[in-house]
Amino acid sequence: MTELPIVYSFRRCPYAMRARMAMARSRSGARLREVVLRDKPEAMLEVSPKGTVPVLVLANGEVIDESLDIMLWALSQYDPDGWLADRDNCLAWIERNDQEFKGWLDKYKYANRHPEQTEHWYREQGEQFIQAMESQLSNKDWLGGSHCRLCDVAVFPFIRQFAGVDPKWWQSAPYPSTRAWLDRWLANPLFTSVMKKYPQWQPGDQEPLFPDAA
Ligand SMILES: N[C@@H](CCC(=O)N[C@@H](CS)C(=O)NCC(=O)O)C(=O)O
Repeated sequence: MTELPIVYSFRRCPYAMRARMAMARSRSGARLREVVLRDKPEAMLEVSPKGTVPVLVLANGEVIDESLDIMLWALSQYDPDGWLADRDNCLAWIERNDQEFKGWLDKYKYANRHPEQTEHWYREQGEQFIQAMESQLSNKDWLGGSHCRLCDVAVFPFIRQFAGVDPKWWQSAPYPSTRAWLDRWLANPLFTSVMKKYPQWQPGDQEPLFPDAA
């Protein structure tokens, strides 16, 4: 039997979510080790001392410890929906999400830890990205254009968090197309499948197969 890769993941981490989405869609079978961030397994830190999830350890020992690289690796094995098309446009969205929006999202989520500005102010900074998304999504179904692409998958877990900070505000915010796009993702069976709960992995535990039907 071929040895499967190991993926260290944390259910609620948006980076881990996007990696799991790509792995699930590409049916890249792996053994999943659910991590608790305050109690990271030694085995994970040995292969990736920077200590972030997700981390994928391939059967040949190669370690991929950036979520975007895991997505690209998984989809390069099998990409049934063409998520890898239009890559440059997609990478620009992802870069803006990761480098700019994510910082404002964190400050908006934890505004009490950043008292230099108000929660409202941090939200407004994040909204600049949402406004760019809204203008794209009011013309096209996806950030990737007429088809769902890598950027749609990679960005959506972060928009989900942004919407979740103040759901009442989000429901009446002037971003109907982005709201509809997010709602489509939330109802997508692929997303619900990658949100399955797993117990924290402990050394010696037999890891569950991921995705389930791999
Ligand atoms: N650039 C990394 C970022 C991953 C990341 O920051 N993950 C967070 C959880 S969402 C983490 O592991 N943080 C380490 C910690 O909180 O100790 C990637 O894309 O994989």
